[in-house]
Amino acid sequence: MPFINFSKDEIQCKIVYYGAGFCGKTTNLQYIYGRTMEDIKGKMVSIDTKGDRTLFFDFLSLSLGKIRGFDIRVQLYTVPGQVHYDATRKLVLKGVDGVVFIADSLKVQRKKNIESLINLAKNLAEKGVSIRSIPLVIQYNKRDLDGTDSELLPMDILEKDLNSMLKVPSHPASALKGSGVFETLREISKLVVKDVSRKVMLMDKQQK
Ligand SMILES: Nc1nc2c(ncn2[C@@H]2O[C@H](COP(=O)(O)OP(=O)(O)OP(=O)(O)O)[C@@H](O)[C@H]2O)c(=O)[nH]1
Ligand SMILES: [Mg+2]
Repeated sequence: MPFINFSKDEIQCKIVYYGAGFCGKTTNLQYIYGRTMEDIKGKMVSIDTKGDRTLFFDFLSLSLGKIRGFDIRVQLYTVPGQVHYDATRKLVLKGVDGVVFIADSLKVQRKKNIESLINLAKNLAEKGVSIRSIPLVIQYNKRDLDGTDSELLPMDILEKDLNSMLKVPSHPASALKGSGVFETLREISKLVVKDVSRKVMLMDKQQK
């Protein structure tokens, strides 16, 4: 559920970047942080990090402008992707309004991507949220490695593996170089704001 702060006329929406270890969640947030104007972003906070690995979460807050007099703020979180941090992933998912699922395009990560998506569905279901109804966007990351020595999964295989049932918007990306990062963010923000507006209107109706 979005958090509505009536004293500040602000609606806060929580978007979680989910995916297997090393797929590029933190890199997405770092790129967004580096390319966003000072006046609309808060500080990027990374809690408990060891080398490249997120052990707790990253956090970045952005302002998206106004809707019906309310400032819309999105709070971006990443989860730790490593399998054994499932309790932390569940904690970070609490109160989530939308998810970006980052898939690693490397062939060797094929099974890990599928396992992580199943893990997401399970952890959402435990909170009474269906992966089919929550705003969700999939990003196929590391496309810059195409044509290098690294073997990448073709886009149609990734779509088949991860999106044949869900049929949600998906984007190829390179979080390292930046392509597709803002497209993904725009898409999930659009879906979340639409969903949140619907919920706020419902709350209005119930109060009448
Ligand atoms: N070539 C390439 N490397 C990338 C890309 N995105 C991330 N990486 C690299 O992959 C490694 C892992 O990226 P992170 O963003 O830390 O991955 P993560 O998903 O946050 O990983 P965890 O915190 O362990 O769950 C880093 O060395 C990144 O530089 C990309 O688009 N292209
Ligand atoms: Mg990380």
